[in-house]
Amino acid sequence: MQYPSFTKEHKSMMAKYLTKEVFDELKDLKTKSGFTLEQAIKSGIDNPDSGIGIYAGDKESYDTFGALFDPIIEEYHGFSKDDKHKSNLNSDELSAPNPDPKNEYIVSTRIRVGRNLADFPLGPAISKEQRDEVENRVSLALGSLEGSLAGKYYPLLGMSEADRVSLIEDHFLFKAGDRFLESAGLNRDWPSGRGIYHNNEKTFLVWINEGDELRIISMQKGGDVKEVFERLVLAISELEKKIKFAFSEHLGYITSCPTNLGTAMRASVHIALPKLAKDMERFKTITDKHHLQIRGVHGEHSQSEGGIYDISNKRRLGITEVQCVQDIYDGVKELIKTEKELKAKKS
Ligand code: ADP
Ligand code: DAR
Repeated sequence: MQYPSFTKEHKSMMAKYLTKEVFDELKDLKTKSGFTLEQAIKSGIDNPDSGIGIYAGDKESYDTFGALFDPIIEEYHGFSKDDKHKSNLNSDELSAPNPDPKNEYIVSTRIRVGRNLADFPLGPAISKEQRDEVENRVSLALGSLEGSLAGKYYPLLGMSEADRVSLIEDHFLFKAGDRFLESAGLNRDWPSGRGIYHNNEKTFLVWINEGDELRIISMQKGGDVKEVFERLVLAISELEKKIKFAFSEHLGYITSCPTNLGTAMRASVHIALPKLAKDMERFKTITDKHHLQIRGVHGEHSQSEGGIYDISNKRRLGITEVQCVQDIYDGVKELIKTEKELKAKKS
């Protein structure tokens, strides 16, 4: 492999930290799964507009290619290579009375975590046979869930296009992998091994083999963040009785994209903020203050529609799950307060 010929368009953290020295140190290394530097950085090379530009093929990638992953993790999460991640899923420690009890602003709330199986490579390096085995093991574990979590698994293979489109439009199912995931090798053998589990109310869902081997999701209409978090905590604890997840003292839960390490949690609200939407500078000042990210209504790389935004925590590593949810809660409270002030000024 030759040192990549980066253009001025390549602005990802990978392009920033892959100096010739780091490249020469890493270019001939392989993990036990046979995963190479070339595979890790392919997405960021093929897609100059990547923000991060690198994926891990297995837990070992974060050590083997640490000279490149460590500075990226430090810049994105503010987390140094000697730090230790802490987990806290105790919802009693979350102070979050519904910030929008009349449902004037928050359309819906969703909290998800990524997980990968401890004894398998991650999506970019997994084989078809291994991915199908992940689907078998996870769908079996899901099939034994009871009570409010009971539901059904729907493999993508054989799902009608109408059902697939409808589930995506309802924000329940993942879109077919984008060009970033394609270059990372995450779309290989699509749609084999992929699918969605959901309970009857569609308030608890699990994606199998999208960006990570599991995305465990709790979601519902309205802004009752605490109720959504409590359902997710129950689901994680039930699944952890049946499946061993990839975890490290240093990086927390291991994920294919370094932005999802640690809690691997994204807590988001879909929220209507028409007044703030006209003052994006003020909007971003509030989201930056609370370490929040703004996405469109169809998730990453999508646009806002009808003044509705997907607002979520940016930090995932080096803070606990309770702190992730507190970040989004405190930020949403200030966004709603400001929206009300702007509305009062205009009337
Ligand atoms: P991820 O959350 O797994 O990082 P995306 O940002 O692509 O992935 O979002 C996945 C899907 O979840 C998208 O269809 C998006 O519209 C939906 N979604 C995210 N947050 C919410 C929310 N608060 N309410 C409803 N749907 C949501
Ligand atoms: N699009 C890739 C991934 C960034 C983080 N988002 C994830 N993991 N879905 C990029 O490098 O911008």
